[in-house]
Amino acid sequence: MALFITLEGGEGSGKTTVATSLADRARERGAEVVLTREPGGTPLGAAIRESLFRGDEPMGGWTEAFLFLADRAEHVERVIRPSLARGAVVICDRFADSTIAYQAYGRGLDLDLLQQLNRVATGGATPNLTLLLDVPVAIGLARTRQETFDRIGQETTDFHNRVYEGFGRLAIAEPDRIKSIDAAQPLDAVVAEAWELVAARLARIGFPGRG
Ligand code: Z5A
Repeated sequence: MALFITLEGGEGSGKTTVATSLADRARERGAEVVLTREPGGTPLGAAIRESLFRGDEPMGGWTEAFLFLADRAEHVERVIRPSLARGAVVICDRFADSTIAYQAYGRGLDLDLLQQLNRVATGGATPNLTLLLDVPVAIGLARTRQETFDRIGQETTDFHNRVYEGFGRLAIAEPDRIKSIDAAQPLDAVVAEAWELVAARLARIGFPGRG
């Protein structure tokens, strides 16, 4: 009965808004939905998030990577795996693909090593479906208010372009899991496309219906 869905994409791509809408619709179908996010999906994760984004102090690339990975290990163990074990639908705003896009493609850290470390952090927990909200960097950044930018959001356009390219490569490498959605469309259209994909998965695990 369980279903693990993640949302990925650049800053301002609409992940949080779309995730909330999908969770509401899935609940209307009768599913138990756990809506969560990374970093910060556990009490320890909230403290890690604060360490990651507090202030503007520089942080080593691997330090940053290990903080995201520690957040993920705790999140999988305390929230994701137990929720899936009792048959819930887990909708997670960012997951392991973000580490590859941001820390490997964005920061330039070793891709293979990060993939191995992701496997350790997730313990093999893999999303059934990942919705990649694909929006050009300039549009995504323009949607997000400058004063809310965190340390990573403040990175250069080149950095965000590398992240964008990284997500694109991940989608090409895993087309069965990662479904790309044009997130430059009006929000209603993005939600409708995302819901179509999620509803199909829900139907497969016994939550049929339309709408
Ligand atoms: N990070 C990392 O480096 N490595 C990792 O392993 C992980 C994360 C897990 C925090 O993530 C940072 O952590 C992030 C990546 C890094 N830094 N960056 N960049 P976060 O998820 O907490 O923050 P975010 O990605 O920056 O999220 P965001 O700015 O909140 O964007 P969003 O969730 O994708 O968008 P939103 O909040 O739903 O929408 C933003 C606004 O746009 C809002 O006013 C919406 O109403 C509007 N919007 C959304 N969609 C549309 C459409 N289609 N049309 C018009 N307006 C829209």
